[in-house]
Amino acid sequence: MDYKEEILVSEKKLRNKTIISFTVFILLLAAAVFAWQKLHEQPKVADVPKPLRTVLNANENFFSNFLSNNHLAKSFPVSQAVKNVRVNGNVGMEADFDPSTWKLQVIRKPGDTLFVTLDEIKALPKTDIVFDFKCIEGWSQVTHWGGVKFSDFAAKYNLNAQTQMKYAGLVTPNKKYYVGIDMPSMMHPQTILCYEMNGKPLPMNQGYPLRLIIPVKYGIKHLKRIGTISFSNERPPDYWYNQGYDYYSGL
Ligand SMILES: Nc1nc2c(c(=O)[nH]1)N[C@H]1C(S)=C(S)[C@@H](COP(=O)(O)O)O[C@H]1N2
Ligand SMILES: [Mo]
Repeated sequence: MDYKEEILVSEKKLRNKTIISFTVFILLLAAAVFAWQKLHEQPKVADVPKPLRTVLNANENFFSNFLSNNHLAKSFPVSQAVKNVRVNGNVGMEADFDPSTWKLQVIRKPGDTLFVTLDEIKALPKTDIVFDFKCIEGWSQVTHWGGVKFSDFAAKYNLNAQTQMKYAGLVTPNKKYYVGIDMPSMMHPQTILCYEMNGKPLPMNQGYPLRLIIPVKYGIKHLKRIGTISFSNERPPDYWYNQGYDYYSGL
């Protein structure tokens, strides 16, 4: 076969191939559009179409089991902590709050609530933590917090049966902001019931009198102004999970 002949054959084939390629392209495009529409017709679970939620849950289980439970978040010297700590999110922090009547409510089981005052919490061994606080909105700050390790608190108040369960649920006094935390993260040595920021009492807008600081998680889980803590083997409701975010939000 000489050179000229080869070119002629190729041009004919080329046109056919172009038509086939284009047809295949259109068919695949139509299939993709169809699949996309079908996906969005699916029932939603926590604001996400069910098939996508299934994959997200599988990913969450994988990472929560294998990665984030035992590692320590990097800590920093106190001198690196910022003085102007950002205030972000005020759901559940409304002015209807009366600090003088506040007690932490630990719901040991339905109908059996333990009440603990701020002074009693302050009497427990204190832990300070300086770490890089990360918000899913894309900012982070090295900040300094003080309080009692939740694991120390649980030991002191004999919450053994409770901490055998899979989750803790924390809710603001007015019930408007709430988080669910897997127990390994709750019992993590850096997780504190926090009543100090930069060595001073927690400011009102930062969660006075008591907030959660949980360095192995994104900011959304650091609930400000704890009203109640409860325990369960099912996932407690979670404010940002209900808006479609990752349930564990681990780092
Ligand atoms: N009660 C309550 N706690 C909350 C929030 C909120 O809106 N309400 N926002 C969360 C989010 S998204 C972040 S990033 C941190 C911010 O904590 P800060 O205001 O002390 O910086 O608080 C978390 N805890
Ligand atoms: Mo956040």
